[in-house]
Amino acid sequence: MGDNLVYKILKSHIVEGELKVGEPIGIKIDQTLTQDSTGTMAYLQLEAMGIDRVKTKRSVAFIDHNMLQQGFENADDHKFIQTVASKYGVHFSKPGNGICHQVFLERFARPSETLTGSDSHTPTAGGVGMLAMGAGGLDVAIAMGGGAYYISTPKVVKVNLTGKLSKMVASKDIILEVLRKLTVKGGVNKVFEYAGEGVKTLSVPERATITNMGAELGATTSIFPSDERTLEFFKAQGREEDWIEFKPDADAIYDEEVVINLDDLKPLTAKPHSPDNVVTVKKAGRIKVDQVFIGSCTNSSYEDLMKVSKILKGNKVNPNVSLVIGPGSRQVMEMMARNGALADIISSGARVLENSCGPCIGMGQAPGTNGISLRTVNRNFFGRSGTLSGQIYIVSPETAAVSALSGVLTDPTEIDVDLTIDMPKKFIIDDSMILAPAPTNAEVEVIRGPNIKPFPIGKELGSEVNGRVIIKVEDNITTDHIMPSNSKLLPFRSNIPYLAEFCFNTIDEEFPKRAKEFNGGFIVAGSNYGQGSSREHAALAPLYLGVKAVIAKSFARIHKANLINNGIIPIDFKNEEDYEGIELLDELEMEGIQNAIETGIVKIKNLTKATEFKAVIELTEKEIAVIKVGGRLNYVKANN
Ligand code: MIC
Ligand code: SF4
Repeated sequence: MGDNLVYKILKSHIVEGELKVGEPIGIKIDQTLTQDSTGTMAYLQLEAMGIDRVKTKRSVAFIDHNMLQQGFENADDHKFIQTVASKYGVHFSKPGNGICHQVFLERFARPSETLTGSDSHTPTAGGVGMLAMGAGGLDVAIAMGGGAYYISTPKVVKVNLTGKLSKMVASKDIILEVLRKLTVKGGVNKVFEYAGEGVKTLSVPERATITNMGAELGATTSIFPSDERTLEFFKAQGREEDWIEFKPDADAIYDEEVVINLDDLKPLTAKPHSPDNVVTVKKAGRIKVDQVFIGSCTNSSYEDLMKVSKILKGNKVNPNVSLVIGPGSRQVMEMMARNGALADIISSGARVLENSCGPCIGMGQAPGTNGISLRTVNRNFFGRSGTLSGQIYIVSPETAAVSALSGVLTDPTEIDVDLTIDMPKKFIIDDSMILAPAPTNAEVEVIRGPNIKPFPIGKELGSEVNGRVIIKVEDNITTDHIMPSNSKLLPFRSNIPYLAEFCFNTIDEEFPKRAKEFNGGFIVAGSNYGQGSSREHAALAPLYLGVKAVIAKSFARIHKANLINNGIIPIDFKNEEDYEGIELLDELEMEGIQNAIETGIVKIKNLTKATEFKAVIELTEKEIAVIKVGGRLNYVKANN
């Protein structure tokens, strides 16, 4: 039996373990990426590990998130990242050069290689056939130091694309359809491999929209083959030598299969507040719109924005709508400035932002009270826009642009515009905003501003774990709930004591106070706890507040790894009814925890209710050792 793309890459990169679904494996990482909001912490951790220079083929540090410089904090952190990157041998993409995933795809991604990035949308690079995975900053730091990246051997799901998209239906609608079918927890420990005759109808940017938003399935990653369309993209990027053909064997086997018939797809939207809350744009109805944002790492490519410019050309944005456009990279912006498309966008009345994440992570452009905002982003989680009452609908660039003109959510198939784009044979190539590192680390002084505070490190596990339940939350809690991010908080990503004051802020303002009063304790949660972003701050802030364990119905992959890395024990309810039996402030006791983490079964006494139940601790041998010493940094130091 032949191999699929995923197994081809895993077989050539495995350094530990056995390729059997569910078994832990360690894989060698070829390239890494960081961005600034997770990067400061990742490089502090890299420094703490005491290595000299990175050992990857290439590592790149991007600045794209913390771009609103309201005070010294972001500028200082950027200087820290620039200098630390130079010292350790990491390339540095300057602020203004673009969103990490867009620039990485344009300039660095390579078929059949591996990538980890301290951002959950790292799978974007799967659009050219790379096995690209989002991870916590510490895991990326370890990969930079030459260490393996550990995952559970994934199931590989073949997504068979048949037919061809109709006019005005976008690749965004394909991934929204996958999310509608499989939900935000449908992809945990799975890799989605796209195949079938529909693949060749999609360009690399269209494929990258799909792999980007595969993150919302909770998937380990998503991948496309590297074919003639990929070669076109590499040629245009002047990187033909980085291209190889990369296809699955003709008799490749898969664990599961999903079929999506592109002919049948209609424009879709994900309604507030979840990317899987998907209906057709028609069904959602002609809702009055206040704001439209076209951008983010999901839909800010040259191709996307050229289509948008064609829709806007000669028209004016509806008087009641604020249309905001954020190009994905300087390459995109410059090409559109030179060919006149940017002028069409400006003349329509759109507000043009710099090349960065921007409104996607609440860095400006928060909607007004109860504001309805259509966005081409990948997540519409509660509170993420910066306005708690904001109603975010995820849509394609086509739907967004057409609706910005009409002022109401509009199915773009109602409009007849020719969206054929003459893709340039050569893009403008100018890597002058990507700075190469210093040749050796001796000549670089790392500059550290006062915003950088020491980060918490876990303690050795004792013989028992006791405490109160300091919060009880429901299913699908995101890291945006646990550690919110917006223009007020993002500047403090290297200041955990400050950030911890806002932990769970959008759903329970009393949480930090309660955690301090009871000296930490337990978080009790429903299923898919910690979905969304890779930010390890969603583990670091609870650690700082004394959280010892999270008991949940199930965990999202990256967040579970972040908890373990920080010495917080992830515990799964064995019987979901036991979740019902626990209340806020109940006192729990776990005796014999040292033994329990080895056997995988823990007996939890609820002293308040005088009840008792068993729960599961699913850890690999390495993770057990990590928890015992109070986290991965302690483990790495002890084992170096
Ligand atoms: C996001 O989209 O949520 C972010 C902001 O890019 C995060 C990273 C972070 O929290 O810094 C992600 O996706 O991992
Ligand atoms: Fe940036 Fe948004 Fe993409 Fe996250 S999802 S990397 S915030 S553009």
